[in-house]
Parts: sequence; structure tokens; C-alpha cells
Amino acid sequence: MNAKQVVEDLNRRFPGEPAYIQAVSQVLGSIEETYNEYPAFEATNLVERLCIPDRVISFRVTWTDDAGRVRTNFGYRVQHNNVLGPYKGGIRFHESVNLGILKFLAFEQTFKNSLTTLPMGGAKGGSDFSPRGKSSAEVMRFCQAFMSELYRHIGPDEDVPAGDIGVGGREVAYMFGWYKRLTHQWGGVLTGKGLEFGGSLIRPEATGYGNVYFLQNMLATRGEDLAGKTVLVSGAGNVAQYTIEKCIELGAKVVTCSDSDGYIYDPDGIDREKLNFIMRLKNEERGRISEYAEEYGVKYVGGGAKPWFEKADIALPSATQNEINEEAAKALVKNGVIAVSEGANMPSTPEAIKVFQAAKLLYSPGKAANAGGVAVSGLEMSQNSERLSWTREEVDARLHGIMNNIHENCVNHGTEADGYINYVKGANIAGFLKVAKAMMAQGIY
Ligand code: NDP
Ligand code: 2IT
Repeated sequence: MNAKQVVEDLNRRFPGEPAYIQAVSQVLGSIEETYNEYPAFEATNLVERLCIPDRVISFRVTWTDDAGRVRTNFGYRVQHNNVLGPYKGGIRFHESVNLGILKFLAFEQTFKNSLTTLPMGGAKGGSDFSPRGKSSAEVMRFCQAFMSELYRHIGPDEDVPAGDIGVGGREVAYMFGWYKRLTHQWGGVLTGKGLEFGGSLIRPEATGYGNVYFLQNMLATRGEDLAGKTVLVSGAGNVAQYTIEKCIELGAKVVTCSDSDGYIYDPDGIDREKLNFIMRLKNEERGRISEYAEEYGVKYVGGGAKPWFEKADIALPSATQNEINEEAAKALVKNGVIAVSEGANMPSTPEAIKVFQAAKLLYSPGKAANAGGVAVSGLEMSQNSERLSWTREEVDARLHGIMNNIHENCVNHGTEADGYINYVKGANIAGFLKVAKAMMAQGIY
């Protein structure tokens, strides 16, 4: 395989999907050498079979708003690869969603799920519908309309969706209710369900907690820990909130969080009470992060500004893709940041990653660092299958074990000659090898 050539070819065949090409290019760049050690891979064109999704389902979603206007959005499910288990991955509702973004997320999900060691394939779905500014009744009608098409393509052994940007507990519950009504099956389809109806303890916390567990492992390789460190977090949604919660618990000081309108900077740090304010603001009142600045009298920078130019020791991007560009990465390095661990999917541009790696920062890609969310989704599936619920301690201990194991796998596959741990290389090779070997075993199709 010549990675550059494969990427050029995919770019020609799938024009207008830059995020997908970016994700593929990152992975192929790091696995090229390993891939070429197995001639059987090239002999069966494994690379294209791996990069092109198994199936893309596309549909129109029609719903009626509170004013009685009939509205349309599009819906997609990208089922990327199911050699390791049923398709698995979140659903994103955001106005920026397009096919290229969902293809990048489904591709990444395949390697991430492989890293968890649980039997899950990779998928992603979504719509250009945004819950922002919509009433709960409108969100419910949209979720029902979306599921009216999607239900034909999912099932406990077929495809198990979950949340992502714009899809939290409320949206998952509406979709689960409608799936059940249409199929007459309880099934456990969709993870991230409410605790009353099959959800797992620790699932809401899992992505943020998991990222911090991974970060602790990274810091330990340099004899450091989190206590006393100053942390920049972006986002104020599910991942950001529980990242902040775990940082507070471990004695770090989180000084920023953000939404798509801007960020707040709180030099005293976000404490438990202030985090409760954020959780109420975002999860119940569905307000804007600028209200935090009004409440606590701290700095707010609007205009979609990002927090990366503030001084800190650690950065935990937890909002969206490509939110750290080269300029932001240089500012982080200049300000003395020692670690960047990705709660979001692909938040750093390729240029930013180069800056981190050139500076020998501890830098972990989302597919390793944020795998805790889907890992606990996998544990929710296990609990649903055995019709049992595990305790908070048991799920948290398993999550912790999975994150430690992913870290170890990255070290094993990513340590370079000079001792620098290249987590991008480590995660990509470890995730890839398992999927590739399973594909080879299952024949050519
Ligand atoms: P939420 O919808 O709960 O929160 C997303 C946050 O990011 C919000 O504060 C949102 O602001 C902000 N945001 C979204 N889009 C943009 C944008 N284009 N520019 C700036 N800010 C933006 O989503 P999650 O917390 O679940 O997801 C955050 C990231 O983590 C995503 O990359 C997701 O793919 C990834 N992830 C999520 C997992 C999960 O279990 N939920 C698991 C693994 C990864 P606003 O409210 O203004 O839109
Ligand atoms: O990106 C992700 O890993 C998620 N949004 C979670 C997917 C899941 O199935 O829990």
C-alpha cells in the first residue's frame, strides 16, 4: 500500500468529504509500514475494503414544528464495519452534519471500538437537525420521525446507536421509545438509556472520566500527576461536564469551558458548585455559557472564540472536530502545556498534531482517549443481555481497566526509538491490526 496514493484516490472518488479524507489520511499514514509487513493484506485490497463503509443509509426526515410548519431534514446511518461485532456508534444532531463528517466518525469509531476489546463494529449516524432553540415537543417529534426510518436498519445484533453532539439522555429516550413502539421489541437497542429502563450507571460520565483516566496514565509516564495542574477544557456538554467533574475530584483546576458562541475563563477554577450551575444551565435550562460569566463575574470571550490561548498545563478538547488549529497548538506549546488528551473526535487538525509531536508533548488522539464512552456503552449492552444491572463501582472499575489497557496498547505499538510515545501511531496500529486480522479471517466480501 502506498498511503498517499490511496488517499488521493479516495479524495477523487469522494469529493467534498474533507473530514473523511483527513481521518483516513491520518490512519493510513501511521499504519502503512505495519500493513506492508503482511503481503496478504495488499493481495486482497484490504485497505479499500477497510476505508469504504460497508453501507450508507440515507433518508428524509419530515416533522412538524410547534407553529404547525412542516419541516424536512436529512438523516444518515453510516455502517462502517462489523467484523468485530454489531455496528456501534453515536448519533449526532447538529446543523453542521453532512455525509463526510459522519463517514469520518464511523471510520474512527471502527478503530476506537476495536481498542476497547469489546465486541463492537463501527458506525455513526445523524442529521442536520439541531435541538438548539427547539421545544422538547419538537425534539420528540423529530426523534420519532428520525427513528421511523432508522428502525429498519438497527437491532441488538445488527446496529446499536447511542448519543453524540446534540443527542443526550432526552433524545436517546425519545428514540428508544419510538423504536420499541414500532418493533414491539425492548431489545436494548440504543445505549445511553435512562437508568430506569436499562441504562448503565457511569455511562453519562464515561467519556469524560475515561479521558481523565487515560490522561493520568500519560502523565505517569513522565512521573507527573493531575493534582495542582491547571486545565483548559472546551465544550460544556456531556463530555466536558464529566471531564471537569473528574478533574475537580483529582485536585486539578479547570479554568475554561465553552460552547459554540464563546468561552469563559475562571481564574479561581470551576468548583463543584459552579459545575452544578453548568449542568443545570446546559442540561435543563439549555442556556448559553455566557450566563456563567454573568453569574460569577468572570471573563467571557464571544464570537466563537476558543480557550486555547489561555495559560495552563493541560488541554482537554471536548467540543468538536478541528477545534485546535496550528496557531492554537503553537500557543499551547508556547504557554507550557505538557499534555493534550482528546475528549472530542479529531479536535486537532493534522498541522496541530505535528506541532504537538514536534514539541514531544504527551498527545493522545480521541480514538484512544475518548473510548471510555463507547466502552461503557458496550457494558450497557452486556448488562441488557444478561438482564442485570451492575453497580457504579463495578462499571467504573471496568472502565478504568479498559482505559489502562488502551494506554498500554498505545505504548506497546507507539513507542519510538528515542522513547517518545507516539499515541497516534500506537492507537492506529493496535486498532487496525485487530480489525484487519478479523477481516482476513472472514473472507473476501
Ligand atoms: P454535547 O452536544 O453534549 O456537547 C457539545 C459541546 O460542544 C457543546 O458545548 C457545544 O456547544 C459544543 N460544540 C458543538 N459543536 C461545536 C462547534 N461546531 N463549534 C464549537 N463548539 C461546538 O456533545 P458531547 O459532549 O457528547 O460531544 C462532544 C465531543 O465528544 C464530540 O466531538 C463527540 O463526537 C465526542 N464524543 C462524545 C462521546 C459521548 O459519549 N457523548 C463519546 C466520545 C466522543 P453548543 O451547545 O453551542 O452547540
Ligand atoms: O464517539 C463516540 O464514541 C460516541 N459518541 C459514543 C458512541 C457509543 O456508541 O456509545
